[in-house]
Amino acid sequence: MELTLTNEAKMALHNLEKVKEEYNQLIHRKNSPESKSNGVYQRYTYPVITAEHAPVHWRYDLNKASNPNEMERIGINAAFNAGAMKWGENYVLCVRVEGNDRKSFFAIAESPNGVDNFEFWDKPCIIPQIEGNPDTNVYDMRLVQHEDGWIYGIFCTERKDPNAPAGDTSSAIANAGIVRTKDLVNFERLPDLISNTGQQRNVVLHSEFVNGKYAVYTRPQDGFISVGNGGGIGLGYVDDMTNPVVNDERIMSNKAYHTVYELKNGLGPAPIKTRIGWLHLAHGVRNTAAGLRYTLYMFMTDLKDISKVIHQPAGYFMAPFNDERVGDVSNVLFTNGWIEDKDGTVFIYYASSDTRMHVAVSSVERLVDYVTNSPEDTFTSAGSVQTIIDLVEKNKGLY
Ligand code: M1P
Repeated sequence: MELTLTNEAKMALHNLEKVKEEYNQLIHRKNSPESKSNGVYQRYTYPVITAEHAPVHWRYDLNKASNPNEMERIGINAAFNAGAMKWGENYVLCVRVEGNDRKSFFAIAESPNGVDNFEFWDKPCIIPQIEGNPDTNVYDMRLVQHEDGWIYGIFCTERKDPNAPAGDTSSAIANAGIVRTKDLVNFERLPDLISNTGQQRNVVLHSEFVNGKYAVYTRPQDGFISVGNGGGIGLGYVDDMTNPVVNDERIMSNKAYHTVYELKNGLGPAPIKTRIGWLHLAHGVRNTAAGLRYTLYMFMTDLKDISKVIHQPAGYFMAPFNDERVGDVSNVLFTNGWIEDKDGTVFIYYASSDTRMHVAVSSVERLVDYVTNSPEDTFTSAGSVQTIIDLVEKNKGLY
């Protein structure tokens, strides 16, 4: 007798096979540069990591007996804001993966070429907890190979504000959590950063000692979302990372009226050292009728005095474009990872709209050219017009 299956039974029979096949196709999909470029960097066609890159064995119970309907058990909502570093010949991202339960966690994804074939390691990272003060949510880890021999991961740890009035279930406190590791698998938890401000996010470790001290870029803020009277990118020094007290925290790059970093800003990845200065990539935020808009901008600091900004082009370096504009938190580009290869290629990893990860490729030479030769902000419309007129004059006879 012929066996007739209901549609539901057919779906159950094939679901997992289909999920596995789609996952394999996705993680092995070839990426290629977009044909259009401004000469400074080249975007790539596909995002490098999405929620769908989460391995099937993180999401499905693969045991037929306990999951006869082959249904997803754990949903992944987004994969974004990744730290980055070279790992042997490969490229690794420490991705902020967010579950449907809204909790973010870290997981390492590795690629042989930096632009595609990113595959998550077997399990997410296990971040040890501070006794009596567990993290509620963790995100946005900056990975830094420090010259002391450790790889540091500084991330945002978020906890409910203990002073929030009863009934206020959203006020939170953000601070910088710190781990160090040698293998990206076993993490040692160090105490959270101790600074003078109420809240800290976007804290980044400088890769070299400065006068024998650890240098940390900070972003002091008064509230959880609003920086209030705080804000700006700060710089301070820590004697000992096992007792991370920041001294002499001073703002080195402040928010400013009518710029792309009018409302707040924060450093992205740790700066790249070049022969003429440290290259920095940061995010700037301004308010619009449609909500906050996050773009990326660049500046350069002095090799001898890392607190001194010596070049800063006007406006943004990258802004949300096409599909990047839409996601869980739309109109956002955010970065906390880039990788410089030995030949000077720079892989800029950025997230769009708190949803997915992308790559743009440039080089140290092009980024230095961009930062040193793009006009600076004049802070007025008339000044912007004059900047264009100066270029038109310079181009006389050439167009
Ligand atoms: O939602 C946009 C970003 O908002 C925060 O960044 P900032 O502290 O500069 O406002 C962070 O939560 C970041 O993760 C997020 O991408």
